[in-house]
Amino acid sequence: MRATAIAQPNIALIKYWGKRDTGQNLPAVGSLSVTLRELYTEMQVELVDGRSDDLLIVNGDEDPAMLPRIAACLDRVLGRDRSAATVTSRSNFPIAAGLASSASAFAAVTLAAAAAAGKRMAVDELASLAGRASGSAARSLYGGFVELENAGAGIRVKSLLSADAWPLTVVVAITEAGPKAVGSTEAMEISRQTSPFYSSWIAQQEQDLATARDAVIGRDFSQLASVAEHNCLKMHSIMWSSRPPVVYWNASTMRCLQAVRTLQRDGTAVFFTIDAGPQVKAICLPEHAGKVRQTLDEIDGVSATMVTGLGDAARVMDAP
Ligand code: 2P0
Repeated sequence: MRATAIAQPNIALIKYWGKRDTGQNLPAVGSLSVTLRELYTEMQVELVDGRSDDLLIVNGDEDPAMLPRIAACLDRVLGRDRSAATVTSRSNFPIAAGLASSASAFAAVTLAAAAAAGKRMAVDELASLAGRASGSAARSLYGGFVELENAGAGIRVKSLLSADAWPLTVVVAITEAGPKAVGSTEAMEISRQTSPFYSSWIAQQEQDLATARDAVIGRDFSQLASVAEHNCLKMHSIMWSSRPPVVYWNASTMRCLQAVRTLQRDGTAVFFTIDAGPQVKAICLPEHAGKVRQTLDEIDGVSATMVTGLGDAARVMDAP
């Protein structure tokens, strides 16, 4: 009763920020993302009879803090009368630092748990279950360009375009590798309750999604760049205008942004996005990736850069 699944994180170009139902963890807005190829989380779930407690090991160390969320996810996939589980996780990138580690972790653990128990589930069902654990995780069940529609009573996730159909490159600039001060679940609630701009954010999201969807389908880089940067800055404006303010940026985040602006002025096809952390993701055409990386590498405060193409859906690696 053991299975391993692998999932890649995804980066939202049209962001999810805010919930319409905290109990069910339903997002207040739809979102659009790209799944990354080179970053991954591998999760092994082993169901053990005759033991009462779950165990979570992350990159070789026990992680009691994250265990309740993982256990609740296993309950949703397998039922509350399930066997105890040993969950072993391994990632090749910093976790809880605004690199969507919860997306890949919960996508992989949902898939591995179902496989370990021999449960056959459709991908949309798995995506809904992963989304209950972490909203962005629903998107990592799919590859390429992915849209999460905030539909009816739940969510609906679909792939808009495969990774090969428009092979963009993402350069990630790490400006601070430690875990973030405020988790996004808590920060979203602060924003919903206190930002005076929150209702405009919700009201405008459908328009941004439609513009981005058209840009993806038409492979229109400049249209996607413009709406993605706008949507990202709008999300951070909601955070900044919350009480207490939620500011994930540092000085180097800003320097990266300015460098991307300079590259754009010089004719490089690149745009930025920033999530719930200080890292900057620069999305570009593959032929510009070398120049974009070199530029970000030279910025004061950038400790590392990672370059990745777009990747495929989460998948089971081995199952009983
Ligand atoms: C996103 N983020 O769309 C947005 C942009 C961060 C900024 O989804 O509370 O870990 O677990 O559902 O998915 C990060 O939040 O939040 C996130 P929960 P999640 O990628």
